[in-house]
Amino acid sequence: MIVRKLSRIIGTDREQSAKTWTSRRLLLADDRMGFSMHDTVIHAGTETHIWYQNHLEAVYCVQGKGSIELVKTGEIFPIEDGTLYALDGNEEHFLRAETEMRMVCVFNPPLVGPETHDENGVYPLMTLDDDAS
Ligand code: 9YT
Repeated sequence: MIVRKLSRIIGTDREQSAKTWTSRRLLLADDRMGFSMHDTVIHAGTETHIWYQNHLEAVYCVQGKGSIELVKTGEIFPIEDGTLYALDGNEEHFLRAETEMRMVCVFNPPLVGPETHDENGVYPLMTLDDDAS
């Protein structure tokens, strides 16, 4: 069994930051659960372009307020505490945070750890063998 505390992840290499978010990676590929799980903070007043072409992601908002806009259709969905969205079609989108948002994010396949968005908002598909750290 795995028991892990957020306080023990902050400041370690399981914490990855970009301009608009900070992701604390609670479960990663080497935990062998078949998914990764992150506690992610999206900074207030930001917009993030995201397009996970290599991963499915489910996101459960537990704090804050914002919205998601699908690039293909222009649809906008409000997101707040208690809202889940699941990108079951690898949808390209913009995530906008009105206030600071806290999200529980689950990725399949699991992230290995060091992934951060490329210029198109994509995470590369990595395996444990790719992680030199
Ligand atoms: C909600 C979202 O996708 N935010 C970007 C960060 C990412 N989910 C992560 O690695 O935690």
